[in-house]
Amino acid sequence: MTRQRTALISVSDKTGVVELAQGLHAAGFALLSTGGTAKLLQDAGLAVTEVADHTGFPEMLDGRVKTLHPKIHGGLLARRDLATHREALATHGIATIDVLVVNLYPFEATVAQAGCTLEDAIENIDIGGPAMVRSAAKNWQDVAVLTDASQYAAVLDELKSTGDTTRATRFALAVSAFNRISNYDGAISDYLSSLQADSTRCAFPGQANGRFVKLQDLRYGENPHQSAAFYRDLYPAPGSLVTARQLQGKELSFNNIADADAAWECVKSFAAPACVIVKHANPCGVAVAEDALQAYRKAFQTDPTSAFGGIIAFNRTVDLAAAQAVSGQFVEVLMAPGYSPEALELFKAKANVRVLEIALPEGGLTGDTDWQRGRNAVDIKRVGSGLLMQTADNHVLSKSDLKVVTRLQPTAQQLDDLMFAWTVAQYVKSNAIVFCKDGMTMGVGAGQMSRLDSARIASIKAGHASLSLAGTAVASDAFFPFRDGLDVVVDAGASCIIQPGGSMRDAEVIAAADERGVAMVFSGVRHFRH
Ligand code: 93A
Repeated sequence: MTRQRTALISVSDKTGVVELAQGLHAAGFALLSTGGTAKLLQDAGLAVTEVADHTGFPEMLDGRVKTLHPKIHGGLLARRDLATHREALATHGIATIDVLVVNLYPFEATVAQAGCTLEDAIENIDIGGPAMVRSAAKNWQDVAVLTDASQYAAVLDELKSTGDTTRATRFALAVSAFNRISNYDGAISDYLSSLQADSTRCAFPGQANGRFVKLQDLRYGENPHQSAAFYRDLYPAPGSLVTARQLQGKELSFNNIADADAAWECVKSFAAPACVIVKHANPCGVAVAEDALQAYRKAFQTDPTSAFGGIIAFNRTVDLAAAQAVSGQFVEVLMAPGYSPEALELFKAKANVRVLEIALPEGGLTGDTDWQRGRNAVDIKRVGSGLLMQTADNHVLSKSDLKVVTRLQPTAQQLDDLMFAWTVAQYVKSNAIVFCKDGMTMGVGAGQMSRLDSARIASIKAGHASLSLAGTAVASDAFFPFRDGLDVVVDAGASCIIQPGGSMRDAEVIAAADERGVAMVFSGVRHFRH
């Protein structure tokens, strides 16, 4: 005879719970439930045993103690594969519980209400629910724990089709369960902390439960009158800035770290040997070449004036030749996956230069892999008393995504330059206009309120660096709303253009490109960066 399986259901938010209980009943589960939930299920005509009847102990202390009983926790925690555990259950007359469905007292919603008192908040701190969730999640090998109504349908489907839950499902449910408990406890901790003096409050409300770890206090923030600290994700993405090892040099400043991140994320997006020089969070020179030295030379050429005091990143080991070249300029921070011993020896004489090493994958960069664009999944920006959160802009364009919209087709060389320009533009603050040729930036227009001005500035800067923009590829991070932007870049010398497209006046802009005899491709993607 097969063992009777049991599901314990105890929910504050009763959404969907009747249907779930019906499904569990149909799958052969006996139902066990706490007061309010039991009543709802009985009213729906289901056979339910109340926890109080099951334990032989009444709910007490205004419900503060309902499920905190060995018959419940023994049933959830006992390992089915251990004879000693099975014997203990038999000795004490405890039945196993196979499925646990719990959602917690609504603490977050309670404290979000205007006029919530400390007493209201305290009464809404669930104790027995999280205890059961933790017991079940710890014993995920044998127990499925559902903590959110959004999980009900998939679990029921699985029970229907296979008769049981899979190991993978139970593990995923356990992970969700611990996440939920962590968030719940974080909300309690944040709320109670908020009632205390400012000094004890967490720098990241909502993150008090440790998803960020403080790496160091910084001397000051963006400006000397601002205080600052550097935090990292509890689980940082491999190859991200926070995994860097500082080999020498002064302590990193707030601005150093922000600029280093911009340089590193950009240089990581190239498979070929690349060098990125950043000033004030914008690349002022980017190049790919056959080796680190050549990449640096080309990147530096874009804007030697701005490169002074820059943050320089390589995606290849820095050898002596590259180190010597870099030493010719004032550099704030140098970043690379590695350095030759001779290169490190040379930097020792420049004790102030901050030299960072960040591991890249074995075998080097192999193209536009997730790894290369492995930014954290969520970007966070502080606004007023709020946070803006979004998934990271880690879109990777491939040539096959491009749509040629002009009569003129770009040549293979132009396509390479367009792809290069597009990748750089992704890391340039909006409005971004980037002229490139032969794997090198020739003029970067960044952060202007008008796209036209960005185009003009890029062209002026090319002039300052004595670079000719004739025959360049140009990338615009967003569409040209009118033909004037296109005219400015073509006047400057561009022979091909990449832009997202999607303007109301695309037809006018395409006609202008045809008229001016340039090739234009649409990427279909926009890369605003603010
Ligand atoms: O007050 S508690 O912390 N003590 C408990 O022993 C307990 N057991 C379950 N709260 C407890 N619960 C919670 O009751 C569950 O987490 C759920 O939110 C709620 C369901 O109660 P009812 O079925 O009576 O509506």
